[in-house]
Amino acid sequence: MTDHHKTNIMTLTRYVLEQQRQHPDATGDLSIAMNAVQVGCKFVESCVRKARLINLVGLAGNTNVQGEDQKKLDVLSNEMFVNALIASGKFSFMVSEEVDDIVVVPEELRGKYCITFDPLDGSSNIDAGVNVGTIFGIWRLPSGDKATVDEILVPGSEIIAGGYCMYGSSCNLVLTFGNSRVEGFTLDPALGEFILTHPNIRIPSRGKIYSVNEGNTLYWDDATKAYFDSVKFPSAESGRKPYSARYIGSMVADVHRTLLYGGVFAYPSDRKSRSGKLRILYESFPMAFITEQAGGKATTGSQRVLDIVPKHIHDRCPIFLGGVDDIADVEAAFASNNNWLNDTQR
Ligand code: AFP
Repeated sequence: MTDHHKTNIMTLTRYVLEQQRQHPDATGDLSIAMNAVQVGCKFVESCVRKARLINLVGLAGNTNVQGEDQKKLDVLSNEMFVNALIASGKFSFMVSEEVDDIVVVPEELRGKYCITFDPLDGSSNIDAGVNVGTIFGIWRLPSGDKATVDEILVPGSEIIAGGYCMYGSSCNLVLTFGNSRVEGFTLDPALGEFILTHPNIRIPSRGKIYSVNEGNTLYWDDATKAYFDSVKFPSAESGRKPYSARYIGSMVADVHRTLLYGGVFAYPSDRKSRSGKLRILYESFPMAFITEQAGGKATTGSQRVLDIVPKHIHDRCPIFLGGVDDIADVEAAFASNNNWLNDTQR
């Protein structure tokens, strides 16, 4: 029957419950966990919208673990997420960009999952009204609510759910449970519900856009230079036109565009930051997982991002993510040119 009035809408909550029903042995724990994430995202969205009005923008007066100035919104967003996630009773550990150490959940509220998240990524852009976002990844702890902290530092391939929420001209939550499907939801502010608007996002195998901070070109290695030269000055044999440049400097926004339009998003290693800038556990892993589930690839240049095993919770890695053909070109450039990754391995 045609749904003329769109009365049969797929909300995020309904979607999560339908996923749960497809796994008869599911306990519903992940659905409850996802509900806490959803509440956190709605809270941050509401704060970002009101930031100017209620004068939330500004420094909170302290710095985070990376020595960056923390904005009030970072602090608020982090507290909101931590409280909602603890209250869900489904997590034993959390790793947040804003907290130096692993957040250990009180014993009586422990659950079988670990969550890693950046509550407000791109926050240095907030004063300019640029898109910001939350990024999260969820892991099942092998020992459940009896797990110890050493169960956190595992390869990215063990992630079971990943997503981000982008606070921009609309509020978009993109999510995957790793079943080769990535779904995009848009918040209906009147209903206060995320509605499925972008089902089954597939990243084009080749795009026409490259996204990287070119201000770092001076510090790049030969492989990175060779790759970006190849998209700006394509060979006659390739028959391709030069790619367009787009760089917002807010990972969620740059990755969201890359998923929808294709191309390459990168934060490579360079001479001043040999491991790149982006954090493995709560930036690179969730975004690499989403990209792979959408049919794309994510590499450091010479290694699949999801094969990395981080040594510390705030470790960084270089990343190039995009469509399979685009990333094959990145890998070819790294295979035939000098690069910092090889240097550090020698
Ligand atoms: P902020 O949260 O400090 O704004 O950093 C954002 C970010 O971690 C990521 O979202 C961007 O992709 C990247 O940094 C931009 O870094 P550059 O400013 O060095 O290009």
